[in-house]
Amino acid sequence: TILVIGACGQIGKELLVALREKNGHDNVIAADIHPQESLPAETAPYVKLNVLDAQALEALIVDQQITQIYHLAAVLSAKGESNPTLAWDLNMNSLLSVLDLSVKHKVNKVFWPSSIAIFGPDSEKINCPQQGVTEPSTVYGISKAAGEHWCKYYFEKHGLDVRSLRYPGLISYTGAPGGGTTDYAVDIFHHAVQGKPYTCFLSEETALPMMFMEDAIHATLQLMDAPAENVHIRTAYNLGALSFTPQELAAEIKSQVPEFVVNYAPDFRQAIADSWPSSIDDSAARKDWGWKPAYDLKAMTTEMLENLLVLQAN
Ligand code: VAH
Repeated sequence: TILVIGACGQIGKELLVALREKNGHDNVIAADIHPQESLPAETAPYVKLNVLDAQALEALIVDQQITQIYHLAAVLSAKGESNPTLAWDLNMNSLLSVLDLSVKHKVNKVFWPSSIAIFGPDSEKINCPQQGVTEPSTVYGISKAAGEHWCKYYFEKHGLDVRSLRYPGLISYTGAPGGGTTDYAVDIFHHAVQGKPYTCFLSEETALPMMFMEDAIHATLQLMDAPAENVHIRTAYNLGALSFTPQELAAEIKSQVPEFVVNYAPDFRQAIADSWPSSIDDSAARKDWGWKPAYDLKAMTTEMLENLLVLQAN
């Protein structure tokens, strides 16, 4: 049985659907501290879980004979800066608990998301390499960098097959934006379909690595299905698809929603964005397990607008 921890989150919601399609609905358990109502319909089996409650987590793994864990619960970059202790505690201690219990109860495979947030001001800006300088300047980035090393440690010392991806900013239409610095690129679409002007919290020329959620889910399943001997990176793979500025995204939206208006008022999140690379070299993922993104900026924009309009109509 597969366990998705953080199933109510931006990635969790969509990974849940993809894993259930692939493995059979009842073979994938959704777990989150948030109530089941915040999940799309048809979400049973669901378990309310505080991932920091090790006893509850262990009981779940044993009772449900969990064979794979997707551990997605975390505090993201912007929210983490306003609550560093919570961000470190949740992001780090939950991962250590999952790794420990996975070894103890012989879980076959574990997935844990890292992020391009592990890179910092001294990393290469353009085509940031797999082995680039990782000196993060956010608590979130520090927790993701430390987490990567813990994953590699548990692979080397305990043979745990734990795999990870350095996701770029992820753009999806299934939920409201949640505390990420890249979430302007989600919120802007909600404003566009509601016919409201959008005030962007980053400057118009801030280029960031981005990806449509469908590509991120596809990459996750592709990595997890790869034969273990092909997975040469046991910290986390760089993963790239798009790189665009708020101005470029706004122009693409305007080409489909001509009356849309965007203003720019950078806030504290500008410094976070400035510390990150603008684009990522993901050649290792392409070579080791065949990664190839499917969505360009136009295709993503079309999908986002179409789906949000449908959701708004219902
Ligand atoms: C964030 N969406 O903004 C996340 C992600 C690269 C960005 O890690 O914090």
